Amino acid sequence: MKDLKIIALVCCLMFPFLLKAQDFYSVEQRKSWLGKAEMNKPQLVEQEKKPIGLVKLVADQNAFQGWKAVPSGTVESLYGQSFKKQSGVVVDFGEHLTGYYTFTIRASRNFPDAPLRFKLTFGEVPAELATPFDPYPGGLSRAWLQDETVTVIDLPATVTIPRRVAFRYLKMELLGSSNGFDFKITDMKFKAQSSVSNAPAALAAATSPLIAKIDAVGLSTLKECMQTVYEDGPKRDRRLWIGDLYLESIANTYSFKNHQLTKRCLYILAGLAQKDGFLHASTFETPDLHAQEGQAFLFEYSLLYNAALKEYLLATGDKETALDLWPVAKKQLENISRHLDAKGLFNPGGAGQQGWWLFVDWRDGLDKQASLQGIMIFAMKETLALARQLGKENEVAELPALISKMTKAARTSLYDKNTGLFTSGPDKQISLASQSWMVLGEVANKAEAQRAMKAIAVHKTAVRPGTPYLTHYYVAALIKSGMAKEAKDLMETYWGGMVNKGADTFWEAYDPNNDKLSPYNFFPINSYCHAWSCTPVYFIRKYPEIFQK
Ligand code: RAM
Repeated sequence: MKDLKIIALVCCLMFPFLLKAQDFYSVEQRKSWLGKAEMNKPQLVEQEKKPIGLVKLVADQNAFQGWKAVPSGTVESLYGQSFKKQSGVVVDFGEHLTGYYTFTIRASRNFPDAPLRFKLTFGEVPAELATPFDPYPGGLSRAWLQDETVTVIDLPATVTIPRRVAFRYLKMELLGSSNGFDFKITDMKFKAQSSVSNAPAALAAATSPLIAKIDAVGLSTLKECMQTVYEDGPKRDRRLWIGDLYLESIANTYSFKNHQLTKRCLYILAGLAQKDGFLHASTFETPDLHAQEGQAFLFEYSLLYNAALKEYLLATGDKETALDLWPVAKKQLENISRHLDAKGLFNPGGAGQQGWWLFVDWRDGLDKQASLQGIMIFAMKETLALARQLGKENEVAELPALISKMTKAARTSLYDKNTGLFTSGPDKQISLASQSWMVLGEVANKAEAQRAMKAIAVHKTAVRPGTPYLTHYYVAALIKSGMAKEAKDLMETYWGGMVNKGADTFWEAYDPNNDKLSPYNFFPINSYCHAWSCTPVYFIRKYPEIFQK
């Protein structure tokens, strides 16, 4: 009995230490980081918006996803008549907005003798409102789709939909009413919100109209995603992802310059890191800050955190924050050698066995070995640059040797001297992803990079990007290869393609040859205002000599 008591006492005394030993970062450390995240939480700027008119959805083979919105009347005409005859009307707010919708309903004949029921569907693009949602075939929650049912008991009533929505078009349908009375709808308004309050610098006068339009759509996309964190998409998934944060923050550096938001996001991710010190790929803010536990470890996103931190330091000179977060960046590197063979080549199978998620792009069948090899080298170089700025080079002294070993391995095993292209995986797959990341990791020298980028552009069977996310790295690789004209052409055809198809904000997934491409098996569930697609803003403003003349 006495022995048991002693064991229990020792356990109690040891418990806090055991807990501490399990967590790579101390409780105080996490608290301090999350405290700084909260201190840097931006005030949302609210604006009241009104609809600009009514539209009709018209099937048109040449329109994006087969549907276009054609002006069909004024908002006053909607307000002026009984709503009973107008069920299914589509209201156009004229721009992509994120926030809260309010409308008023008044009786126009007799007193109400029964409730009214409406279905409101908010859509970012026209086809979203013209495509039946059910039976729902999608891979993500059906509830992301923005159709809301509202029952109104007493009139007059002013109703605000509690759910935050992201949209341009709103379809209003009447699901239930009584013959005993009539009613009209009036005063539709929207409380739009974003943490952006300032306008970025104007582009050079010589900028072409198409590039200026791409820039404007990119700015809208970024503004809509900049809420109290950098969200990936205000419609879906409405959370902070590292990969999206990296691209949004560099676009922000060259436009809105709201560095405080970047700082907040870097701190949130650090404060919510896994116990083993590696980063969760995504986090939520409500009901309180927490990570998306249980999601597979997204290896390359953990590495891209380092690039985001380096860019933050470059943009702000805020060494205090960068030093505070340096241990996080240093820790992320530890995964790099886990699945390398003796030569220094990445074995994706090994990572898969451990349950890691290798992303690179939403494109079925993409082999990710070469891309990951490139991303790892890129991330090590970014971290080394960060270390130099912080006087911490001695803490990552092993990096230069590892970089050369992995570069050599990639050159020996992944480079085909005959074709000038990089291959990936056992089947030697050729993809744009592999070329881009081999160039960005500087595995290819400039001449080889140009050769690879030229060859891939005309390659018939190469696996091509399915998202603006990967296309961003493709543009970056072209610029790095000294192929400015090709970079500009690509921006004009890819993002310009979305603009020409009517984009108000840039889409999460886009394949010029397949408008209905969806990573989730149902295109209406795609996000049509997606953070990672905003990066023309970054390119156009960082390289005025390429894009602004
Ligand atoms: C998508 C998200 C996000 C991205 C991840 C990997 O589902 O919308 O943008 O970072 O995938």
